[in-house]
Amino acid sequence: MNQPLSESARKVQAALQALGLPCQVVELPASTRTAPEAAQAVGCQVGQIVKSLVFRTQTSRRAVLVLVSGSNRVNEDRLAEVVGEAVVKAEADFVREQSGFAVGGVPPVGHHRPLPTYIDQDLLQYAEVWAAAGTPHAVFKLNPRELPRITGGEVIKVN
Ligand code: 5CA
Repeated sequence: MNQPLSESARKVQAALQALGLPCQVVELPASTRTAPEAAQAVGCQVGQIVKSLVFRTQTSRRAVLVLVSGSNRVNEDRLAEVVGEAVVKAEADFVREQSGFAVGGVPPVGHHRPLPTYIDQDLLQYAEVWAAAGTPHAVFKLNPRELPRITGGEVIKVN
């Protein structure tokens, strides 16, 4: 566990540092690719895992990032109302192109271009949550109250 971080995880660690968040990215031997796997790997509730889901607006093809509690599903009609346009779940190559990270490791910060972000209000009930840090084995723990500040995101009801 004291191995140097992979390049993608280092990018996220650097972004957190630049945002003034003293969080330590950890790379685990176990998979953290999905919310249940991540919860198992770190020993928390699935709801405490931050899923960083990329959506694409249907006509203008813009990326929208939604940070979702691991136990919730996004209601796309509700999201469309907030965004002002129909949205679809992004394809894997669009996710990588827009965020700079592959599905399964998309972090809430550190993307190679800024992504408009929405935050699931249910994440705020927890004292701490875990988010992906660039790879399907890398995560970091934070107070969910930091999420609006570090992402510039708006807290919404997603489901
Ligand atoms: N590392 C974990 C949590 S810390 C993680 O990244 N979870 S996640 O939920 O944010 O990312 C997995 C999500 O990627 C899935 O919920 C799904 O929405 C999306 N996904 C999985 N496969 C694909 C695919 N082929 N194309 C686009 N999105 C996908």
